[in-house]
Amino acid sequence: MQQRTQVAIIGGGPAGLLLSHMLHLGGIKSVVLERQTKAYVLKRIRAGVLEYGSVKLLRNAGLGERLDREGHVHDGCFIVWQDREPLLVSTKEHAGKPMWSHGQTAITEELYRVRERDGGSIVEEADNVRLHDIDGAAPKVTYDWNGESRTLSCDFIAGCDGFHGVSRRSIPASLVRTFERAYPFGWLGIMSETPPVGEVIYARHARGFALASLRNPMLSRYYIQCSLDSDIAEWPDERFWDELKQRFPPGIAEKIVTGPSIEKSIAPLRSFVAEPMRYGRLFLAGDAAHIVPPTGAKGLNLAISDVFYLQRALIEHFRNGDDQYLDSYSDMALRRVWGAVRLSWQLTKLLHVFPDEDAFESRIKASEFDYLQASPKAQAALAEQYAGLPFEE
Ligand code: RFL
Ligand code: PHB
Repeated sequence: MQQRTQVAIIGGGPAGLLLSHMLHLGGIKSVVLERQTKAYVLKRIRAGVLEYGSVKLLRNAGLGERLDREGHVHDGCFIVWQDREPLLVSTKEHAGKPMWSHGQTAITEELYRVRERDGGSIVEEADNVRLHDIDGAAPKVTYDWNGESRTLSCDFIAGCDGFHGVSRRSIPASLVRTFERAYPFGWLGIMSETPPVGEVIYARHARGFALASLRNPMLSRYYIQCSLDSDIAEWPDERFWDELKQRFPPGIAEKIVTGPSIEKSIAPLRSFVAEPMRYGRLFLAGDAAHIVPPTGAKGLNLAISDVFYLQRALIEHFRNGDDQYLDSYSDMALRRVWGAVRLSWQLTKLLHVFPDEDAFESRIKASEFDYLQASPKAQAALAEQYAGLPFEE
């Protein structure tokens, strides 16, 4: 079967679906090719914290209703350090922007809902997706669907297929430069239908990092740093809760309400950037181009800002024949990406216990926390970055 569209979007995660929706608002046609089923995509539990800039963008795109109803607004986040006083990193005070707790699952559900409502084309279970003639004027995507081979001709391809996708790997290796850091630990996360502590709290403890977060008044999300060879089977709920509570100061630990987990998973931590984010008529967005460790809560927010730049560039191309934004897309997106990569790396280093960390490094980190605690200027610098850097005009 032969099909034609203006923009072929590989990947139906938040980046691909949001791009498809925003292009639709701009009068541009797209087809989303997703390898998994919708049910599978919606089962993945991932991000929970949105920058105010992401919230504003989602509202402007007509996706604010559920977010405003269900999202939880915070003045910022807390960092707690063993027995020292908790530190509020106030994005509201220092950057004039609050932070939002709102799950990636809810956003993705909303995106599916509006694409389906607006007659958007999302192909689920698109298998064996291949990109062709990306460096020419008439690119194509081939894929298998239900045993049938299909060809999708298009003007542009958006690679929104995450870190393990096919898009980035379709660029000749000699034309992409990659930058990478793998961290020697992972995060073991659980979701439980218990009332959350109510704030996003990052904890550094001699036993390792921990994080308290939330989705709604009856849904809590917690993480602990674990070794890379950890096996989920070794972590029955009781052991998880016990370890989690040990890593928070007693005043917070006693507020943690335990209960059966409804999801439990281990994620490795990695920083990764591929440059440039464009090859010919292929444009990468979101995790397909870059990965950050979740410590700064930046991955989804970066996917959203990439999509903002990319939809603007494509709309300018199709409406006005102006390629200025397409030509500057990679450089502009990468400036924001590197800012978030730096922040996530810095917070990951500060808050985790590295396997080879010696007493000197532990003291340096404690001193950095004490400096943050004592210096409103240091807090302001951290808050400004955690709140998210502005989108470029
Ligand atoms: P996704 O979500 O990975 O979606 C890519 C989609 O592409 C599909 N796909 C393919 N489709 C067709 N053909 C192929 N060959 C394909 N290969 C893959 C996949 O099935 C998938 O549906 O990437 P996208 O859209 O760029 O979105 C990125 C975000 O999902 C990610 O950055 C965040 O979840 C990261 N993240 C967080 N980000 C935040 O901003 N705030 C947070 O609080 C936050 N917490 C987190 C996180 C990520 C985590 N994990 C598990 C990695 C917490 C965790 C634990
Ligand atoms: C989450 O709620 O899943 C979450 C919160 C903050 C992070 C990462 C994940 O930095």
